[in-house]
Amino acid sequence: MDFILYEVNGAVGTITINREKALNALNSQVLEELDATLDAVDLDAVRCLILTGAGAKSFVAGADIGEMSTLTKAEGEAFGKKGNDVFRKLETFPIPVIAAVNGFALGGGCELAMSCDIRICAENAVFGQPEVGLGITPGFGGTQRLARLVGAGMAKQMIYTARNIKADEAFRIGLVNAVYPAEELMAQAEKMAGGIAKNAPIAVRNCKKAINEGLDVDMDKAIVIEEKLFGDCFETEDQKYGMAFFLDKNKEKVKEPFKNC
Ligand code: DAK
Repeated sequence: MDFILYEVNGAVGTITINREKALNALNSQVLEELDATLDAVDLDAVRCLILTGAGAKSFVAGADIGEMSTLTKAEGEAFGKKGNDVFRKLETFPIPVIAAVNGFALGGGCELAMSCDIRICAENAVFGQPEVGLGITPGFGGTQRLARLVGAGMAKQMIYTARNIKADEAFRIGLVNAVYPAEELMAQAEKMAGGIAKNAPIAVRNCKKAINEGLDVDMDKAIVIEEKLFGDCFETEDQKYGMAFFLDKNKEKVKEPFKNC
């Protein structure tokens, strides 16, 4: 891999987009390597992922404008599909993904962060969808995910004006869950990921599925999705252990890690 680093620490995997000279802009190779990295994640061992960018300046400064500038219509569609497929893979990845946004998250970078389950950012983070200033629409799901996250009115304002927003505003509109000093960002991401990884993994996965799939349908159908995924938990060892541990009145007992089965 030239442009992706992948490290595993306990049950937490960290993917770093490592194309710092181009502010981690997404060219075809980055997208292909990200896709291959996700395919290689050991889901028996890893329970939460963190996605970040290399260096102190940028998460991802967008799709690679140089590469896009010469695309034909057919190549543009192929590039868009490559990106959309990998972003969707991330969004529907079985385990949670936290975006640790360490600087610019523009265009495809903002869209990449929005494909993750949770976004936290550094104080120097900048978010935006500058595409209309380049003569294009957002192409990696920005029109759809931004509107779902911050509401149609705010999404339309950001996309039509192409104005970038800073971390405090991203927090105020609900685009990120928390803002930290840059030097604390990764530790905070690891702490959150570690907390998620301690919980019953199948239950966490089912929660992700229930939230994602439920948001795509009406409430009557959504509740049925939740019921099914709730019911499935009762076939797991982790549910039996988790409830038995609570009911055991022996306060000396130490809770063991969930087994993911
Ligand atoms: N692509 C390629 N290279 C980039 C880049 C990008 N998006 N962003 C930065 N770089 C490169 C710069 O060209 C520069 O390279 P060298 O000149 O050193 O070789 C290096 O990174 C450092 O950048 P700057 O010198 O510009 O650094 P500054 O601190 O001055 O400025 C900046 C930082 C982030 C404000 C600036 O670089 C910037 O404005 N970058 C572009 C941001 C942007 O517009 N991003 C959105 C791209 S559009 C679709 C699929 C996908 C998309 C759309 C449609 N379909 C198939 C429908 C996605 C579109 C986008 O993401």
